[in-house]
Amino acid sequence: MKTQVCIVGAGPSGLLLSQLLHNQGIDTVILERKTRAYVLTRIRAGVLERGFVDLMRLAGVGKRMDDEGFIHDGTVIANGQDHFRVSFKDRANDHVVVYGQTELTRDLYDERERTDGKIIYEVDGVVIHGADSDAPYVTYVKDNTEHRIDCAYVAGCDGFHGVSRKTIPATVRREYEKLYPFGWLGVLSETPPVHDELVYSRSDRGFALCSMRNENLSRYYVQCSLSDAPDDWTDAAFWDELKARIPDEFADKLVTGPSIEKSIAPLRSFVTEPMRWGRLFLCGDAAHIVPPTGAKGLNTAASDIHYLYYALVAKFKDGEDEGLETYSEKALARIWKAERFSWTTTMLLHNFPEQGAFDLRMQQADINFLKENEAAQTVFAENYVGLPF
Ligand code: RFL
Ligand code: PHB
Repeated sequence: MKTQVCIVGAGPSGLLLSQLLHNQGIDTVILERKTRAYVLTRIRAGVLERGFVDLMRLAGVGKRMDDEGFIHDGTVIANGQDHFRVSFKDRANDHVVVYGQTELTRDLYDERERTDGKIIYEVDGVVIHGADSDAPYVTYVKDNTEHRIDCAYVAGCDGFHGVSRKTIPATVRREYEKLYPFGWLGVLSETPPVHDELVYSRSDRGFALCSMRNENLSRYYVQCSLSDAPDDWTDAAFWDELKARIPDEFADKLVTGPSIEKSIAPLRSFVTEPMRWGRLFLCGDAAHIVPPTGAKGLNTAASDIHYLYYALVAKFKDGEDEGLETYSEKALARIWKAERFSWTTTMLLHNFPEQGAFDLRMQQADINFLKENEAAQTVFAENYVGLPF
């Protein structure tokens, strides 16, 4: 088989790139290890920056997001019983859109299907060959048969555990990683959200986040030990812990109910450099991971797709190489800023086992500064709504 761009991974990054290129008449094939149904069971991000929203619209898949997504003009930050609001509208003249990753992935799958996109599911043993040559190709196994796709470029959109990143030789690849000594236990429940905006809460018992998907679907998280398993937490234990970590004003009106999904995600910061090797381009989680505190995971994928999409269009339509040549540099410049924001918000709001009395005072001073200082709120708001591409 032949295509112009072979995309490894049918998560949001791969699907979005494929749809955008299709709309420009550029042919792609996506290889996905799992089934569509499996990808759609993964409950992940919920907050979209303008850059992501704009790309969804450009791809022609923004309708349901525009109809059903919720515009958030600010967020609440709580510290013990105290809490304050940071207005994105006043401080950054912008907003974010609350629309689940599951929903936008479904929209992308539907549109790819409607427009005859080629997605090959349940592939094994993907290998990227000759990425540093003029004639790359990708092999994979499906139904016990090996297949080959010849292409001009490969987009590695296969997430943190994929094969694309590891295709770049260790002598070329530099990796930067920070592991945090805790995870987030997340619960999805068919209950009305406790508040109409997100509540990020620091407490002596650890961090908690109140988020949502819609009027009757809430997403809550509590910081937990890395040794915990989701089944260690009964629903009752989860709700008790959440209530103990948010101000009484919110805890008193929290509506609880059975969890319909419960999972634990470890927190990690990770960046690989470079994001391009010859004709292979890494996008999204394949190249970088952030702790979820700043809601940046999915949004950093969007900036990669933005740079790669325009670079590929310039190459295929006008023969211009500049966008492809500078892809890694441009993508990484923005990634490191999102890494910084995710890292600082994680440090600001979590309990760290090694934290001494001085560190605790610094954390308190940092939160109070954010509460009282307009410039600090502007910095927070500009980063939260997303820095320009
Ligand atoms: P994805 O979504 O991981 O998709 C990669 C796809 O590649 C497939 N794949 C392969 N296919 C073929 N061959 C192989 N060898 C393959 N290896 C993997 C996988 O099956 C999958 O379908 O990466 P993508 O598209 O870059 O999207 C990135 C986002 O999914 C990610 O940044 C966010 O979801 C991160 N994230 C969160 N971000 C937020 O902004 N807010 C959150 O609350 C949030 N929660 C989360 C998260 C990530 C999590 N992970 C990765 C475990 C919670 C979790 C649990
Ligand atoms: C979510 O709704 O899943 C969510 C929202 C904001 C975050 C992290 C996760 O910072």
